[in-house]
Amino acid sequence: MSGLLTAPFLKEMVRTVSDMYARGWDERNGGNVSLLLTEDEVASYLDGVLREIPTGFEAPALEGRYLLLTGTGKYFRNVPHQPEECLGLIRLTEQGRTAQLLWGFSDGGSFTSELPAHVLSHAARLSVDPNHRVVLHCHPTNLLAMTYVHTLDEREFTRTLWRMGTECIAVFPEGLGVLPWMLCGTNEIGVATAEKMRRHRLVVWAQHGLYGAGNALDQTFGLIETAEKAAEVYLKIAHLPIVNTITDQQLRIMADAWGYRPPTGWLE
Ligand code: 2HA
Ligand code: ZN
Repeated sequence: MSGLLTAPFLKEMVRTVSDMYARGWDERNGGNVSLLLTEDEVASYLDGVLREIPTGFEAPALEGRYLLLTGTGKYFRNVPHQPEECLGLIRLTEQGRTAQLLWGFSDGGSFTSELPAHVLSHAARLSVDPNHRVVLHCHPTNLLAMTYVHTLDEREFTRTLWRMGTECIAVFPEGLGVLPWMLCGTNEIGVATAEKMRRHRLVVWAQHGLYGAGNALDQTFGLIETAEKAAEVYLKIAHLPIVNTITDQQLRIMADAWGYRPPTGWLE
């Protein structure tokens, strides 16, 4: 199955992970990415099951689905150099309780410790968007910093970011979900993240990082990039006297002009 290294989706995965690392969003083994693939996309590369790995949870909605994803303990920095060790292709079977390894994790490794949050978030997003494909977790510096100095109220957190650039409300009109600090790598944080993902493509993990979801790697990267830029602007100005801002009325004008419907009550 070495041909998989030339697959367009693999190249795009490596490029995305490399760009995330270059942005400083994924220090050491921080962050994890998973991409849903169809049988058609992977069929020509498949030649059998290498190993079966228990997942530790159930996700019937993803029965039989294929996922290209990052491995536990792997450094994003190494992905372009050791893709076959750092990445894996799995198929979920037995109601999501088993992952069949089809390619990758060639040093005997396994999928990301955050698999519950990924798989449950995929299921949640698919239930509201049939074109959904990507879940991307990282530790973007400015959003992470913001969770120490800004209220974690979702409406307030979102409104602050919407005001940090005119196009923010167009990129994430549904706003951000925010979870309080929780232990990562558990089914509990996976369930809580997926619950937020029904309404938001961005979910902040306070004092930890961010989850983003979307229809393509490119688009999901761009979503996170936009929110992270807004957080950077916020941290640059939060301690200065504010002379000008984007008003509630201007947020409303943009939402109306571009046809977006933010959550009720979040615009004013
Ligand atoms: O170890 O970022 O949340 C990777 C992580 C866990
Ligand atoms: Zn993390």
